[in-house]
Parts: sequence; structure tokens; C-alpha cells
Amino acid sequence: MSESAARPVGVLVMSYGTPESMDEIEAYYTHIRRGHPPTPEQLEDLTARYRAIVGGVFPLRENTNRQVAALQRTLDELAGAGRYVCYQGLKHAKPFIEDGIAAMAKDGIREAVGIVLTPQYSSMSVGSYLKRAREEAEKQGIAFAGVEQYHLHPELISALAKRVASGLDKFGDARGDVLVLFSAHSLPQRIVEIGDPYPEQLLETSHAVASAADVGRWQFTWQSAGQTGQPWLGPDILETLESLAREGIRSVLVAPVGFVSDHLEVLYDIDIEASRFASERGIRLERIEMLNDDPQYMRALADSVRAAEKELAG
Ligand code: FEC
Repeated sequence: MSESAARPVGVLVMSYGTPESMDEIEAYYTHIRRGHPPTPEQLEDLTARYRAIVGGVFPLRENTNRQVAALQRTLDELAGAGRYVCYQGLKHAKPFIEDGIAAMAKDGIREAVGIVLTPQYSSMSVGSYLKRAREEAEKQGIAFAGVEQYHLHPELISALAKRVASGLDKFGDARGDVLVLFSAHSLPQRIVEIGDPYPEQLLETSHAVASAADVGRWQFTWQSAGQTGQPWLGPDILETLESLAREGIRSVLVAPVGFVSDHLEVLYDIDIEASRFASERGIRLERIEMLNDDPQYMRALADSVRAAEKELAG
């Protein structure tokens, strides 16, 4: 075995990131806005949303920590302890993507695979995480391979289908009347002009989950669009709920297949905002459980990491 083959492969597990305390919301929001601080109104609006979900705790951080630990355990089970070492790299908070790669370099890692905790590829999401990781890896002399998507991995589809099935169970006898609404974070509409695969991959995930869970009626909708003055992909979940109410739909199960954790965009945008909007229109809205550190999700990640690692050998 060569010296480099004996070294562990670093696995950079990348996620969006969240503030560590209420005091850090402004710095976090400024980072999301590429260095432009929010206005006092924007800051107050975001702070109020965090306050509404969990009284000052940021669930994404703990969930990401748990996901990274669970992926490490899964890789150890599959390949033996010491073959892979997971590091965390966040897009908008510490430890940043660059910090994760720098930690690898400090530990003597020479080869690394990067994977993002969101299943579908967009140049504005996964593409930008991987670009930052690749640039830093190059600086540190680490060979790097990135997982671009795993949106149709059978373990992911099966884990989501099980959640849809138990979500439908919540409706009891009315189960047959439920419309399943798959959703994902909107992006600026211009991504369509550049041929970005994001909308298509989201529809592919939705189709596969609907078919595995034997769902008769479903639609796809966008959520959580930003306020940037430019058009974002639509329809937004609130517009979709308005149309469904007009069509007489009374039971909706939301399945946010572009997200994998409990966090603000799920706990506020769906559980508080969309839920209230639906109930005002006579719709009962339920949501599937998020994947978090689900073992099948971890196997989908581990498998994708091992497949990408083969590129390093080339
Ligand atoms: O729980 C938490 O603390 C963090 C929740 C969170 C997740 C998340 C995921 C995605 N975003 C994506 C794209 C954009 C674009 C902009 C944007 C803005 C925000 C703001 C907050 C925020 N995002 Fe996010 N996003 C989360 C949170 N996001 C807060 C700022 C205020 C607001 O608009 O609500 C617009 C940036 C700009 O102003 O130019 C674009 C995408 C994902 C899903 C993929 C991923 O997880 O990376 C895409 C979780």
C-alpha cells in the first residue's frame, strides 16, 4: 500500500450554517448578503422568525453536528474505522467551508471528498459550496472530489417515501383526500436561463417519492423566496395553497424534499407561516418529518462519498 493510500480520506460535510446565538444573527445575515448588512427592519424580521421557532435556540447547528457524527459512524461500519475522517464546513457560519479544509490539511489529509447536506444540484447551492471547497483544497495541496447530487439515491427515496406514508397516516380516514405538496427553496428565476438542473432534479425526486409511496395526488411548489427585487421561481407555497383552497382541497401534506433538517425554513416558513395561511382557508396542513440523521439517509450519503472517492484515483 502506498503512503497516500494508507492515509485516511477526509470527508467535508457541508451545510448552510446558522448563528450560534441571537447576537450573531446580524453577522450571519450580512454573510448571506455577501457582506451587505441588513437594514434594521430586515434584521428585526429575521430575529423575530428565529424567536418564533425555538425561543433563541438554533436547531440546524445541533442537527448538522448529529448528521456529521452519524455519517462518520456509517462510514466506519462500511469501510472500517480510520478509513474516512469527517470534517464540517458551513456556508454562512463557523466552521466555514475553508476552516474544514484547513483542519484537514493540519491533520495531514491529502485526499478529500466533499458532500453537501441537500440532495439536488444547483450552481447557486451545491455548485457554490463545492467551488469554495475545491479552491481551498487546491491552496492546501489536497486532491478533492465533490458529490454533485444524490437526489435519486434509492435509500434517500425510500426514507422520504416512508415519511410520506406516515404523514398520510396522520389524516386517518381522510387519507384518500390528501394532496401531497413537495417543496424546495426557491432561487432567482435566472437560473433557468443558464440551464441549471435544480428544478428538474427536484421534480425527479418528487416523482420517485410519489411513486414509491403510491401517492395519487401531488404537486410541486417553491418556498422561502428571498426579497431581492428580482424574480424568483414560483409559484410560492402560499400562492399554491390559495389555488388549492379555491379548488376545494382541504387536506395537504407538505414534503420539503430540498431540505434534510429541522431548521428555520421548515419550522417557520412551513410550520408557522404556511400552516396559519392554510388554516385560514379551511385547509388542514401537515408536514413530513425531516430526515435529520436517519440511517437510510446516512447510507445514501456514505454511498455517494465512496462513489466520488473513485474520481480521486484517476
Ligand atoms: O435554520 C437556519 O438558521 C438556516 C435556515 C436556512 C436554510 C437555507 C437553505 C437554502 N438557502 C438557499 C438560498 C438562499 C438565497 C438567499 C437566501 C437567504 C436566506 C436568509 C436566511 C436563510 N436563507 Fe437560504 N437558507 C436558510 C436561511 N437563501 C435567514 C436571509 C433572509 C431571508 O431571505 O429569509 C438570498 C441571498 C441574497 O439575499 O442574495 C439565494 C438555498 C437553500 C437550500 C440548499 C442549502 O441548504 O444550501 C438554495 C437551511
